[in-house]
Amino acid sequence: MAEIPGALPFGFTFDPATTALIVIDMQRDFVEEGGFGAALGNDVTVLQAIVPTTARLIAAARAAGLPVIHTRECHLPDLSDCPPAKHSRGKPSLRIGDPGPMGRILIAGEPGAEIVADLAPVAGEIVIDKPGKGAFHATPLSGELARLGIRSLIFAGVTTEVCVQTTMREANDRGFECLLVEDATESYFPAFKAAALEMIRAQGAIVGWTATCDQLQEALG
Ligand code: TIU
Repeated sequence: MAEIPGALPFGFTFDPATTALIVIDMQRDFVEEGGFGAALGNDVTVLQAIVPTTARLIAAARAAGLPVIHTRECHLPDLSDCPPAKHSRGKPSLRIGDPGPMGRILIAGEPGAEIVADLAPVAGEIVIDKPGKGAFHATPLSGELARLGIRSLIFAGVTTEVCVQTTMREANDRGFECLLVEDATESYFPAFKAAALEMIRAQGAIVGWTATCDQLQEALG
């Protein structure tokens, strides 16, 4: 067993043999100019700041033998998996499926849906394309985690209060112990990130724990 004594709200214990790292939606559409995040009016440079720490986290997980699972938020080219409740939302400069500088916005197979180069999956790592905010909705994630015998999940990625928090809540409801790496997740809204971290670990880790990348690395030895 491994332990992060300084995790919040109290020490987090996990078995590295049944733990996976899940990196949520670190794709060009959210992190680079010209994608979905920018089309929604956001400053994407805020998200770019976590790329080096996330790369360090992924390297530590690989070195410790933890499976690394990557997700990408994207839709089928015919948008059959993008309901009007998502497609029509807001007043973005480019809607999902519109052509942009990185191909069609939030569409599988387009350059914008690619994981950013510094965090690219290596051969054998699972990549989950997800049409929703949560990575369990309409994806094979549950089956993959069962196949691997995973019981605890370490979370990273973007954005903290949207796809990361939704997926953590889904995972917690499915019985996984969840820990979010504070400095490997980010939001376009600093106050939302702070609030999400607090609400995840409030009430005795009602959704899960948080810790820093350094703390996790130390636990993985
Ligand atoms: N807009 C926003 O903050 N996030 C998303 O739309 N998707 C993810 O969080 N991946």
